[in-house]
Amino acid sequence: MGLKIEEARVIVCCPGRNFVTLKIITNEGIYGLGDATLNGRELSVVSYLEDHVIPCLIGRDPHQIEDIWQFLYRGAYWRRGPITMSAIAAVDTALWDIKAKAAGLPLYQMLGGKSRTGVMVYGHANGRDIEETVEEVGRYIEIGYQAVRAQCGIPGLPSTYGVSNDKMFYEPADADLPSENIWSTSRYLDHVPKLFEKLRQVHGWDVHLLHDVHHRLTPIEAARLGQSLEPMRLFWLEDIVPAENQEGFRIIRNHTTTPLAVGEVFNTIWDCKNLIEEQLIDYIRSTVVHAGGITHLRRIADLAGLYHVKTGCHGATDLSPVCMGAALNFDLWVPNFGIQEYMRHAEVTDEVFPHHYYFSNGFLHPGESPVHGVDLDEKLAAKYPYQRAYLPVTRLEDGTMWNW
Ligand code: EZ4
Ligand code: CO
Repeated sequence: MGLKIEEARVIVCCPGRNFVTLKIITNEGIYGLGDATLNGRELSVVSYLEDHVIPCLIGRDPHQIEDIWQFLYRGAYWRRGPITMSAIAAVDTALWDIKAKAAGLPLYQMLGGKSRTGVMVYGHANGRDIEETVEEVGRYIEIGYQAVRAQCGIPGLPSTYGVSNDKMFYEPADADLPSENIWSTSRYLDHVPKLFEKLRQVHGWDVHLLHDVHHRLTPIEAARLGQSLEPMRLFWLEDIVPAENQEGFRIIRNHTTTPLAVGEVFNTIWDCKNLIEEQLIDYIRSTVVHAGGITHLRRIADLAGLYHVKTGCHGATDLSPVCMGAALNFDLWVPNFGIQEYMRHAEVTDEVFPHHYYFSNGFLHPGESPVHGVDLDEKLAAKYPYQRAYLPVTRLEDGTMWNW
């Protein structure tokens, strides 16, 4: 009678931070896991899965990944959006996990095999001032990172994106209600070039340096930042403007050769189609959990490949180890791989999600494991119930709401 989906359930837990995980179980006992975590909006995806997706899955053949994807995407009538696409991603990842387990092969083998020996990752260094950030970047280089993202406190601003007391596990969703950051573009634009000049002076030119602007600038301001950073040869400048109005990228592109990365908040190929086809970006940041799973991310990567755009999957701590495992398998296969973000999870997260992948000398490796190689200890997870947590919001110095 063949493999059938017998049961599916959503597990919500908070080992250090909130995670939503979908577990799909088959009649033959093989199960698959998919990450469905949407930072700060977790329970909406839980409801979408439990109330509207799981009832449609029971009894289906889990091998029909493409048909189930199309059913959930086209069949909903209401297409796209982060909630829908995170839910679809969780189903898709869990089904790829089942397919790989049934075949007894690592997931990357199902996609077409390895294209490289390991996956270059970048870590997050941050400090309250330039001195501390330079030190932290040094710490990452010592651990073996070949690529480091550097974020720094801005003089005159009490707090800003990317800077925290916790150096290895930066988690922005830090409060029961949104905390507030204050933003000043002029203070920021004056300060960031000084940080990267110092980083090059101290750490030299062998390390790849990255920076995340986190949607704060306008296109012409972004162009200025890109220009002023050109001598420091960044690997990329990320989310330099909010990406709803994509024509703005043409302005940036006309002014600077600093490579641009965007797309961690994108959820389908339609969000990045023009940016890619018009060659306005260099790296696409979409990842498994927020862009419809492996099935859809593969389509984005293939389109990107035609236009010299490489992948640079989002990999902050809100992407669960299940997503990291799936992304790592994807990265091993994808021909136009660029880099993978890898922010370490807290120890307690790793205990709840035992996994085979490991970091060595700046690269992630899948380890000796079938499938995506990440499991969930449900008993342990139950000890860490959901805790409401919001991402911060940003206001300008005069109180005006801005982009976080
Ligand atoms: O703010 O993952 O590149 N990484 C980032 C992250 C995001 C969080 C949002 O949930 O921009 O820190
Ligand atoms: Co980012």
